[in-house]
Amino acid sequence: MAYIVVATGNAHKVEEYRRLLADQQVELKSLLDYPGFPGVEEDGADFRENAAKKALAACKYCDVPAFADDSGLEVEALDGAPGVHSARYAASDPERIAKLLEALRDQPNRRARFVCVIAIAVNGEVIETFEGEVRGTIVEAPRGAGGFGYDPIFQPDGYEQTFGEMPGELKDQISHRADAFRKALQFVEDEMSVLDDDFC
Ligand code: ITT
Repeated sequence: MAYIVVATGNAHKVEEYRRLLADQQVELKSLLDYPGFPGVEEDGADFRENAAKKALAACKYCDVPAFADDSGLEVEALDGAPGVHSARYAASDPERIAKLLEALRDQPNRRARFVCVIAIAVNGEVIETFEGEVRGTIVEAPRGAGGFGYDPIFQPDGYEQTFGEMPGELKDQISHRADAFRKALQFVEDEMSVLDDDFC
C-alpha cells in the first residue's frame, strides 16, 4: 500500500491522524519510524512557517510526500499566548497546564481557541497549507485523562466535556486538527489527478 509520512514525533498526533485517515487507502508513517531524522528547529514566526518547515524537512529526508502540523492554544486574555509557543510554554504537559491556569487566576475572560496549520510537501516543495480551529473556554481545573497537551483544560463550545474527557472519536469530529485535515483531504482529492504521479 502507498504511504505518506506525517512529520511529527508526537505519538498522540500520530494516533489522531491514524483515526482521521482510517478510511483512506494509504498507510501512515511518522518520524517515529525514522529514528535518524535530524529534527527541525521550530523557530518560525507563526504556525504556518513551522508546519511548512517540518513538512519540507520530512519530505526531503524520507523522499516521499509528507505533511506536518503546527498547532497550539491561543488564549484571548493572554493576547493569544501561548500560541505558537504552546509546546515550549513549560517543560511538561502538567506544568504547562498549571502555568496557564495560574496566568488565568481571577480572570473572568476564559475564551480560547486551538489552532492547527497543516502543510503538505511533495517532491521537495510545500504545495499548500490549511488552517483549522476550534473555539471554547479554559476550565478552572483539569478534567479527564484522555488526549494530550492542554486537552484536560479546554472545553469546546457546545459541549459539557473537556477534550480530556471526551472519546477521541468525538474530538476527531470537532477539533482544530480535524478541521484542518478535512480541508487538506479535500484539496488532495480535488488535485489527485494532478498529483497522481507524486502521490505514490
Ligand atoms: P511535533 O512538532 O513533533 O509535531 P509537538 O508536540 O512539538 O510535536 P507542536 O510543535 O505543534 O507539536 O506543538 C503543539 C503543542 O500545542 C503541543 O505540544 C500541545 O501542548 C499543544 N496542542 C496542540 N494540539 C493540541 C491538542 O489537540 N490537544 C492538546 N494540546 C494541543
